[in-house]
Amino acid sequence: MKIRKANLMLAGGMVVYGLGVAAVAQGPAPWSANPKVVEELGRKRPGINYDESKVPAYELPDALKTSSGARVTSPAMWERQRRGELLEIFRSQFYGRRPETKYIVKFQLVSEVKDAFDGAATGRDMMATVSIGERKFEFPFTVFLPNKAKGKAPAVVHINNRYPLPVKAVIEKHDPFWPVRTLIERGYATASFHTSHVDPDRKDGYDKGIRAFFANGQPQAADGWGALSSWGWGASRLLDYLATVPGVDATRVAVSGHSRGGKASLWAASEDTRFAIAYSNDSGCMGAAISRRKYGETVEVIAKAFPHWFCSNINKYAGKESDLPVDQHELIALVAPRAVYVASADEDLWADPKGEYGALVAASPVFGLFGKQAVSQTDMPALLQPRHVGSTGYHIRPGGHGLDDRDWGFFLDFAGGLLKR
Ligand code: GTR
Repeated sequence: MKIRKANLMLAGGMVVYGLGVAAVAQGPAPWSANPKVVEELGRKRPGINYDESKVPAYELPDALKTSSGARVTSPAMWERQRRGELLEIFRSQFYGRRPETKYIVKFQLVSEVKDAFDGAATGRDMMATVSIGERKFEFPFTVFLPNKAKGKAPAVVHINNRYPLPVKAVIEKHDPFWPVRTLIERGYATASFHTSHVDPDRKDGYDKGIRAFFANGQPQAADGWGALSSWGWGASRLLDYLATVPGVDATRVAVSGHSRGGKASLWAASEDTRFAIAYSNDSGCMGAAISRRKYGETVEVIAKAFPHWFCSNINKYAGKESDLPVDQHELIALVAPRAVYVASADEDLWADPKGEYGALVAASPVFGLFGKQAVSQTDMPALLQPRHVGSTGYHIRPGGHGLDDRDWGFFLDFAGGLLKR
């Protein structure tokens, strides 16, 4: 049914569509981009599409169909066949393959504060040392453990792509990018590392990172792992550490990240099935957003601006979204039957909130295959109306690109239902 522009917004957020037939929606109207923001962003970035009416017609690949066209009808078939096929495509074409070289990782306590946050937590500055034979690579990370947990605590590993946050900085100032006190108060242990300490977030940073260390100085192969994958790998090493801490339950650990960190967190949980939840905040293109929509950042733009994030095979798809062998709903599906949380921001159209929500919904049949409930309603929720359904959750909040206390609040409400016992 076509809906006329002259809808009436009634008190209480009910919308009555005028067409003679009165259809009454429950609750506030679904989110859609603010036309003023669309106009402004369109002016600032000519050549980038922010106009919903210009989103091309597309058909998403069916996550539950194998490459030979067979229907995936059971969790076993997904695990044995389809999941591996998808993983192989995402590895070889976009995020790159991690090396198979054997390595050892050791963790060293650098310094400790036992009474952080009025005695609520112990903070640890740590160093991870990765060894391949005699060669070594080190990266620092930060851990906070609750002092008064009843039983083992669940945990959040946060991929930090902003500025380093050692124990002292965390204690001195609340930072919504990694709100440690809130996490502790809500019963979580938490650990975080800075992305550039694992692999520099720069086009020309390869030589100084973990990828070059593994390659022993050799250049990256066309399907070799990109920086996003190396950061996901870093998150897995923090999980290795948490698994050694008696007060932490390593089977109840979420991995979180914002923007490029959110792309990395989805990939981290795809590669490492020990993560119980992946939280992607404003991750956008090559994160949670459907690439075929070509809304906001596109494959071509991202591959050119951030070549170090991916393997070079991604360039084959620049401007050719309809040729993509997968789309990002299948990245979300790789985390099934574990949980995925996606968050967007009202003014962050570069990350395409509609595409992020759409990918989450399009992944829901894979959760369904496992008998799990998941967000499947096609209408988006309104601002600040989180939608949490079984193994997946979503919210969109007012404001622009960023990770704030409201994002964490909604995410922790969702995570609590799954990780708290
Ligand atoms: C942007 C990039 C996005 C997003 C963002 C961020 O410049 O185009 O894909 O990752 O950076 O990480 O904040």
